[in-house]
Amino acid sequence: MTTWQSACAIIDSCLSHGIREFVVCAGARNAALVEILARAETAGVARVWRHFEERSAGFFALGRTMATGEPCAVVTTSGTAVAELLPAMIEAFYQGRPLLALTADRPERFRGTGAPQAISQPGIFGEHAGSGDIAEWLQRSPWHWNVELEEEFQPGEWSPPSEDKSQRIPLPNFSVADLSRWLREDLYRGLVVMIGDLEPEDQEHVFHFCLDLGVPVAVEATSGLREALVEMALPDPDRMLRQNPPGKVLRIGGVPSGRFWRDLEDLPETEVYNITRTGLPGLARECKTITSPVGRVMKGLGKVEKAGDALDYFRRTSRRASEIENLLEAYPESEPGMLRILSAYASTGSSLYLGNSLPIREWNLFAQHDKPVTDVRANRGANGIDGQLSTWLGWTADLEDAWCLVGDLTALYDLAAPAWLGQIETKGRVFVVINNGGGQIFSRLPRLESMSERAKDLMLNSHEVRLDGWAAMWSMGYLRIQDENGFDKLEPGEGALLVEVLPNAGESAAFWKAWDSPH
Ligand SMILES: Cc1ncc(C[n+]2csc(CCOP(=O)(O)OP(=O)(O)O)c2C)c(N)n1
Repeated sequence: MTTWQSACAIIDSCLSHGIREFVVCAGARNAALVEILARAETAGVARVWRHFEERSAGFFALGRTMATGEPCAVVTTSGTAVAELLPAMIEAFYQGRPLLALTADRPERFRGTGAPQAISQPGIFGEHAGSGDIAEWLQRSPWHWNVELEEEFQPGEWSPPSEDKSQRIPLPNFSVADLSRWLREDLYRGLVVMIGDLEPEDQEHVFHFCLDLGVPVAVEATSGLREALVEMALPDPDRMLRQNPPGKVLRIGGVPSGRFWRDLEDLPETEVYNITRTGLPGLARECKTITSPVGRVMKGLGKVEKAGDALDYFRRTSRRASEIENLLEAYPESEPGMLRILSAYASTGSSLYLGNSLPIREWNLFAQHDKPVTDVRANRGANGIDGQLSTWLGWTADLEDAWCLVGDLTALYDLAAPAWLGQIETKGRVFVVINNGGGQIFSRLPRLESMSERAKDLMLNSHEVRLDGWAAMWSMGYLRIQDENGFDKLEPGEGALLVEVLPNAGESAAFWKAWDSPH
């Protein structure tokens, strides 16, 4: 077979197995694949994106899988280009998303010789990806297809494959009998539902299930139900649950990001039942897990009986909610105060992406509750601050009025992400960066107090960088907001807008001091 014929067979196999989107990071080794993909695009059978940086491309492709629920391939050249995909592949593994790394390689005889751009590519993603021919892929988690190609090729004919080999693999079976019993027994011990990320098609099912069950819920924004379930939600779940741990926790959807989920590791007397698409229990302790798309389980359960609030959480929720309101009013220019104001603007967008942990936590606790924000995503598989903007841009590539909210280090980590802007929808797009001058999540760590000044400096990565130059570099609009009134000028436009919010450090410190004081 010539290189051209091999490359045709590879792309044909992808297309006939239902892969329709390809993110190309070009190099000499994958040039034949790139040529065929360009033709596939012209023929209308593939959508092709490009970027020069594989790390960003991997996350953008991950975002595409979130948007479509279908696989997306990243097509790289050989060498460290492949290694750059590792973070996105790991994230896709923990989220259970069909990300394909299609990596061009030098023929096997070059491995270990030190020949240029020849590294050991097979197995490079370890246990985070299956590998081999695409025909073996179940398309529910990441996959690595490493293809050996000669660099030289003569372009020949190519036409789209007519055969459709894509097959829908049946979803796993499960039984709800045990869960159904569990939801009815020992209710005096207190049952709480914790809701993490939900796929859009599951939201309605979970909403009705919670209304029927009538128990307190700890609901995260990425469920899309944070506002809809406000009447049943604990306003400060980590603290309320830690003070009075329930006997039973039902977790629905992704692994919750809040502190109490981690506390459960050390609360063996609290029983935990998971309903999750990925099958990952999210805890290293004993718990039960049903692996299935969440809505299917809700349907299987049918209408559940009311379980109620045995531990009287609801009695305390309105007082706690008004204490939070009072704090936000007292410190409007603190980071939580600014986030509250911002949330009213962001909720006018069509979707919201939350970056790293502090914005997620602050949004969950302090964002407005009046207007439902149903399309909310975050990368929480294994991710902290890596590839967040790229994932957002992939997820929302076709969407107008898309908003994201990230910290300053998170933005600085993904500086090449705006290179996507020329290929995606920009109307009404708003990047919000909360610039608190470093990784302030660590200033919330109790143990930071006991660390030396130098160690604190090493932890926080403090800086005084401002992002107007970055906005100018990529022709984004720019607005800096330093006080309450600054929000008056926040108006999304035709092109992307970068909004840099600078909270008042003194007010933030005062806010958190009051927040941490006993209630
Ligand atoms: C890839 C990766 N590197 C490092 C970390 C550790 N980490 C977690 S949060 C954080 C700081 C984030 O800072 P910033 O984006 O400014 O947000 P802030 O905490 O100030 O809201 C770091 C370095 C991580 N989670 N993931």
